[in-house]
Amino acid sequence: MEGVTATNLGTVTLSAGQHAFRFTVTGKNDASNAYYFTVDSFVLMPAQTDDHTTPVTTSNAPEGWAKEDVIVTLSPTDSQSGVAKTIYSIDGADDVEGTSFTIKSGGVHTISFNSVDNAGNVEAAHTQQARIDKSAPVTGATVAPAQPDGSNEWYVHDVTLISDASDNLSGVSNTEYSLKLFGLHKAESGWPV
Ligand SMILES: [Ca+2]
Repeated sequence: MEGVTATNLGTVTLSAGQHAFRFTVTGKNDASNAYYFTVDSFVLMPAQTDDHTTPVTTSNAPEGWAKEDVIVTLSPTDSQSGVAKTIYSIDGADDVEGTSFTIKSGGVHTISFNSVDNAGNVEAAHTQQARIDKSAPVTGATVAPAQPDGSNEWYVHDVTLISDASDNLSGVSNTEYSLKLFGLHKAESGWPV
């Protein structure tokens, strides 16, 4: 500035944080009675480093079939600027911001999710499936031959028990059965009837 005499204060090394510092400029010109400019303090910020790393988001959704509601928690982390938001979508529906949700309906659901950090880096979307089957399988059984092959409603040859268990979602894992005998049975030559 014209007419200002600068004084070199030299080099001062400061740590990050708030420091007190004062310099004052005073004087006047023809159009004003007086003017002054004062700085009382300033904050020294650490140098910013660029964040080029995308966040990482994980999910606790179970890998296999669940027989009840699935409560999903998403856990985002970011190494530098921090997580700004996490977004998820269920079965292609509109994106929702948040980190926890519940899936209740039976079937195979597709979850997609990702996060954005405070520097604007967008994580590539993850896709995961949540499988829910709340209905029990249905089990029936038939015998072969269907009708007794002897007289008076007695079987005289081996009888085969045929199970026809079915399940409309997760499928049948295994079928158990027990056999009870009441009174005489015709197959005297061996077990089972
Ligand atoms: Ca980052």
